[in-house]
Amino acid sequence: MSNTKSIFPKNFLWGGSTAANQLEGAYLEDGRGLSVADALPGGKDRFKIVASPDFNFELDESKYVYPNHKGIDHYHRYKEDIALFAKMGFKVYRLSIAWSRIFPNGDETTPNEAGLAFYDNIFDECLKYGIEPVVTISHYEMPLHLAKEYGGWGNRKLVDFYERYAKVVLERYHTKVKYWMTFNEINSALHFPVMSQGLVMKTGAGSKQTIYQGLHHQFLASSKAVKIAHDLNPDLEVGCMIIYATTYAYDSNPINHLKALEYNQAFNFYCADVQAKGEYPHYAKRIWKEENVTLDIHDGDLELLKAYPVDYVGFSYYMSTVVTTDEDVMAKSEGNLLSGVSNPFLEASEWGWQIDPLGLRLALNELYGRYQKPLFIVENGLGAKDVLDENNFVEDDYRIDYLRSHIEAMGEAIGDGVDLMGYTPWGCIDLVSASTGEMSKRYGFIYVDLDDNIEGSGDRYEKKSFNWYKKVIETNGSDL
Ligand code: BGP
Repeated sequence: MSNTKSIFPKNFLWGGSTAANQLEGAYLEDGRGLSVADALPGGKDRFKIVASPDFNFELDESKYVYPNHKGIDHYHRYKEDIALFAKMGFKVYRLSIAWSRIFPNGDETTPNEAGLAFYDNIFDECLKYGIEPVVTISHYEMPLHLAKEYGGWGNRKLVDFYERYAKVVLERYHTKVKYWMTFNEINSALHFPVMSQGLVMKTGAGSKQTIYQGLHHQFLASSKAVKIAHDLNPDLEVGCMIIYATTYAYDSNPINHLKALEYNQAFNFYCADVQAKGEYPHYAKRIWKEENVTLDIHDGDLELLKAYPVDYVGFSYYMSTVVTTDEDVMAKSEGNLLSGVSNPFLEASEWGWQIDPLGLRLALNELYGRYQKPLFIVENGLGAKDVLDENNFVEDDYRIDYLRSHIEAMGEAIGDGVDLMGYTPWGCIDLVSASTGEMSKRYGFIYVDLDDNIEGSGDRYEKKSFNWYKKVIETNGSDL
């Protein structure tokens, strides 16, 4: 144990983070229905394929591999996985419930008991080790039927289906789970409407009109979940969850600062402003006008949003980005998931995600100043192509360096006065990548022996980062 006094609060929530569709597998077992994620082909062109006008969620197994079907078989190996999380000393474990395990089609009235029982087992297993579950109600996996038959979140009926689902899981698990999140990376709809909202271009649904209308429906659904949770127990804490990418202006030209401000408003803040403050921000009208969007807002909607904002602000942070009004410079941008210009001051991951720990300190200050609500970093990490050596070990010093620098930035932000509740790095065990569907883009402290076709032994091995993170938790972040 290090003797240095930790700057992290005593009850800081250290842990790790996963999502059902990316690790459970067993995609048709015990009554589960197909989800949107099950229809996404594996491979680096995943997002290109789903964004094409021909994509309509029909599976074509003669042409593509669907890695989410098998995941890392956590459905059958969860005891082994949770035991490893416990060995690292996790205080919390962020996971999501697969909506289609509970309501296979999404529009039924009776839930699937086998699906509910599975999460009872998961939560009991966590609690056995003193690990508190943190649950995302929906993480990129609405039942496929809701996307195909109803057109995804563009359809207001989804609010009722989600409400029914949220009520079932909150009522069932509220004595076991205190921390909840309503939607994973809700603002991702602006970049990936297929995965995020079940919208396809074919039906015209990928339009800005449908995306913003879909977000309105998700905001209503989120408020309804907050209401259900607080009615059950006012001590339950329900958060929003956004992707946050610190955004810099390309240079000191004021026009580029305006561009950065507008980018921040449209991408980083639009959703959390509504979910955390309970009302549409002043700039929303400008965005709707520019995007030619007319929202269908019913009587009572705005009152509902106002009455039930979230309790904390959860977010993922992987990278920062740079914007400019110069179209030619923007067009030359490489790789960065959220588009934007390469930053000459930063290094990037193999996938072009620009590594920026100081950007995290900026993010924490920005978000806390804006919302004055506790913050929770529920995803962060480095995707890399790990190599398992002859001793079944991975020397992932690059991952340790990434995480260390981000934890240091968190410490600095706490020193700045930010109220940070916890930290759950993404993919604490290797799992299927969301953007590429590949296994070989790994984030874990635990290596899983599977390739991009989800072939291999599936055996689990502790990487070098495993013991490093164990020590970080043991010393409450003072020994990095
Ligand atoms: C976030 C998602 C996760 C996750 C992570 C890493 O956007 O919430 O589901 O996968 O990013 O992304 P990727 O797997 O594409 O590297």
